[in-house]
Amino acid sequence: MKIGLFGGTFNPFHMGHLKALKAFSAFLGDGKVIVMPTGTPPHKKFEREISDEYRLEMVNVAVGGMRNVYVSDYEIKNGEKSFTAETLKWLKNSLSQTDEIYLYTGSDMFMTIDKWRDPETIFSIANVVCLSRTGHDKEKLLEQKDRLEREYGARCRVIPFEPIEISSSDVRKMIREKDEDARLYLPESVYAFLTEKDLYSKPLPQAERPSSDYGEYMQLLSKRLNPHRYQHSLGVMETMEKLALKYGADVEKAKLAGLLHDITKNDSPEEQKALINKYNIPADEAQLRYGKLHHSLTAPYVLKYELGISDEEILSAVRYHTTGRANMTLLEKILYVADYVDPTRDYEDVEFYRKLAFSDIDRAAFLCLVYTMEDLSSQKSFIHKDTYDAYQYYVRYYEDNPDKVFDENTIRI
Ligand code: DGI
Ligand code: FE
Ligand code: FE
Repeated sequence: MKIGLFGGTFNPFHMGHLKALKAFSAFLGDGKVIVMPTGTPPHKKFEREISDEYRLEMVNVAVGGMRNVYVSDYEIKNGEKSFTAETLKWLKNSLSQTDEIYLYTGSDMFMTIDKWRDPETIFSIANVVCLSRTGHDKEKLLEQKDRLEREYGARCRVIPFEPIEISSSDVRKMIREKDEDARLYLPESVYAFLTEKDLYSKPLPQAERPSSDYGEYMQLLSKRLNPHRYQHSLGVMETMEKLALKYGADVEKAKLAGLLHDITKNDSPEEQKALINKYNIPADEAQLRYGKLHHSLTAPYVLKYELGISDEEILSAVRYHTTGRANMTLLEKILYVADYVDPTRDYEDVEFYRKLAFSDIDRAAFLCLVYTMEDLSSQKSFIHKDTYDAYQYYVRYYEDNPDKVFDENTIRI
């Protein structure tokens, strides 16, 4: 028997999901589909708005009457972040030997599937079914299919499909704003359920968001990092929280970026190289040559593909925390500086930089860049282009805005 796995966050379950599910089910013919809502990783709890229990109930309501469609609470019960490879192993063990497993993916997922945790396992257990947009990306999908089959012996099917373009967050927004159109994007049963339970209707002011649970990440870090580096990470998180409040950055993102920025710092050179290969991480010659630059290249990929953190602001802050870059975003800047002034740092003058961090973040970033470049020059080490560009950016910035410099005490060069 063919068994299809149709996973997703389903927050909420909308017409786009329903259409894809019907197409997937039709593809499987007499086979069965298991609809599996994903669990909620700790950093997502604050933005998910509804409980896992309600989400599960909503999915049940949505697909309840469909022939050959079942709902599984496996990943939700599992609690933490579930990896597809692990879920597939579980599924395989709970089915009979002769069942064939098919994994549903959308185009975006299909293009990155070999970057997920343990792709070999995924491909050895499941046939991968990609519902493709009938249009421009067809060729890329077929190339990817060929590549996966060649490199992993994967079995892939690319099926033409016309998706309904809806984003879950747009639907949530419509419900929150009592926009009647939400009705058009939701199955009737789901709309009735959400209305009855009054879900997604509450306003979402920043301050009322409950804070994330960082415990799971701390536990993971305490295993991956040495004790000193772990304390430094906690210190950077604490400093990030304060700097975010001071400069109006997103506090949750800031804390998460701070906590996790050095996640690969204690990986061995071989492990760093393996990550660079595994994720095809773009790296120039200098970045490959200088080991100290590796961890900020690899960390964002570990966050994205191993911890499921997809927020681009967090990822780019982590990516540029070591060198900085020209024209940094606020989050990039505060992480660059927090890394220099967290409570575990104790170089000469640290107090000066600490104070400056809270009075003028640009000046602090600039002086940290100067400090790094001087330090590297004194060791006759190589200064990376990103570091130099960041420095040049500020040189120009202060040339163009002479009025920006002027608390006498902050001038030290
Ligand atoms: O990871 P941390 O120790 O917390 O701090 P970090 O990520 O800023 O790494 C600091 C190290 O990176 C320090 O030893 C200097 C090195 N570094 C920073 N910018 C450059 C650099 N090394 C080279 N070769 N070139 C750079 O531009
Ligand atoms: Fe670092
Ligand atoms: Fe650091």
